[in-house]
Amino acid sequence: MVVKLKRPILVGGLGISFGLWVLQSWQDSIIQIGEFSLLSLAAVGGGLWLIRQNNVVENSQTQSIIPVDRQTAVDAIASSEIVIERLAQESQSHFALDNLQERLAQLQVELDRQEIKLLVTGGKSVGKTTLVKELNSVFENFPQLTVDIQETSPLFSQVDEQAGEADNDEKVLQSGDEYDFVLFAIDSDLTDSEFQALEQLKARNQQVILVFNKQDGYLADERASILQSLKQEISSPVVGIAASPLPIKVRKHHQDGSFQEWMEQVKPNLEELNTQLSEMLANQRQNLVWATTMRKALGLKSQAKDLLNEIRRDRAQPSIEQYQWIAAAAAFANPVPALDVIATVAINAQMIVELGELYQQKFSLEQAQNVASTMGSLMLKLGLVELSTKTVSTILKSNTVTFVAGGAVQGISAAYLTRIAGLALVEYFQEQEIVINSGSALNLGKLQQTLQSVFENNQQTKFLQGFVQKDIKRLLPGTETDKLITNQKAAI
Ligand SMILES: Nc1nc2c(ncn2[C@@H]2O[C@H](COP(=O)(O)OP(=O)(O)OP(=O)(O)O)[C@@H](O)[C@H]2O)c(=O)[nH]1
Ligand SMILES: [Mg+2]
Repeated sequence: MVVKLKRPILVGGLGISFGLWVLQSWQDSIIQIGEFSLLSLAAVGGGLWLIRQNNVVENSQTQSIIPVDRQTAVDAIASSEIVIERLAQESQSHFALDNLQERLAQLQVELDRQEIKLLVTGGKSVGKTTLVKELNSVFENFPQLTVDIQETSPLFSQVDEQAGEADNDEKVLQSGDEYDFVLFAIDSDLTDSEFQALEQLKARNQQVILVFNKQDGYLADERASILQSLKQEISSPVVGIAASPLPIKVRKHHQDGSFQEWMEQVKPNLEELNTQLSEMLANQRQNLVWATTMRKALGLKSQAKDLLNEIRRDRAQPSIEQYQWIAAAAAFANPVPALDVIATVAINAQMIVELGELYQQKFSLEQAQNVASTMGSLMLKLGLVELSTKTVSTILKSNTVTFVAGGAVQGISAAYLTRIAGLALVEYFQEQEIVINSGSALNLGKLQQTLQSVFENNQQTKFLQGFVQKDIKRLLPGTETDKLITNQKAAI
């Protein structure tokens, strides 16, 4: 791999490492950095829902869901539009664009949807189908109201052999995003899984009514005490119903002492549910539709963002690899232990500008250098430098074929640390909200967390062994390393 060293910050940083050309190269850096022009976008309000949603997750035990107004839904649509537009700009012929844009257009229509969409969910055999049937006949009496009622596959029972139970439940609960509210049916006291599922729905800002079905199977006081404890545990409305009570035995005594027995059908009892439904539809109908629109917009946005991140990640990969080699070459050529870190830092500054550009994060030269040295000291602080140097030495010692003296340890460590820094940055950028003219104030705590988890997740020994076995030759004299160093000096 031939690496061209024409990057101004890089050269500046390596200058420190080589100790000679410092002042002279800074000037170049400052002038040339102006050539990095970053695209800028138009600003859009929004993001408020995110903060709100996080609050909901945090306080879900105590708070009920937040009613969504029209503006919040409109903002959510706008924020997903930004991401889709970015995707269109960065990958004009992306396969998913048509679909995303079509769904975006539908969201505008969705804002004024008149039909109400209701989802019935719950565990196996709790009475979902029965409830849907009963509700459909209730709504038949209100021809001015169109209500679409659907039932999910049962929760907490693995239907798909391939997918695990949790996976299936996750999908079922996610499907609720498209509905205005959810009737969560149970037929006995709440289990822990049911409680968790309710919490998840609430975290998605989903309006839920907890429906305690099969009331006919309980004695009156038993029923009352379950209902009371449910109301204490759950912040959503709780109602007791009997969607299809069992027939009861009726005995009629005659004067002569004989009696007659027969089974009598009992009418379904949906009274409490009907009251709750009509109250909700009278007061919150529009808010419910807006909340659904918002959930759909956010779903669309996160799908578009995943696709965008995928593209950016693919583009970032070769960059990171390139800097990995540059770092290796620099440290190899100049194997003073403390300096490999400085060289790595220098390289990171350039990598930060390049990756930042890919992720639409504006970084000035100064900011990039700050970030780079912060990452360098974080790496030291977290012990990553020491740890990887040790691992490299051990691997090198046990590898008879490729053991080389000099800067091998520094070279390989620098490559590895550069890689970790690059991957951590990508991960960090991926999580950033996609907005216009994003400020580049880094959240250092978050960056440190990301660095640590990326370090932990990238099995260092495996990577380093591969590096030693396959790639180290590139660092040996007479190979590309020489070219690298020559180029470097020429650039300086
Ligand atoms: N005793 C009693 N039984 C009921 C009540 N509601 C439904 N059932 C019975 O419960 C059983 C399951 O009802 P379904 O409506 O099929 O339940 P489901 O939740 O749709 O079942 P799956 O879709 O298979 O998970 C049936 O035998 C119903 O008759 C009720 O209020 N009381
Ligand atoms: Mg069913």
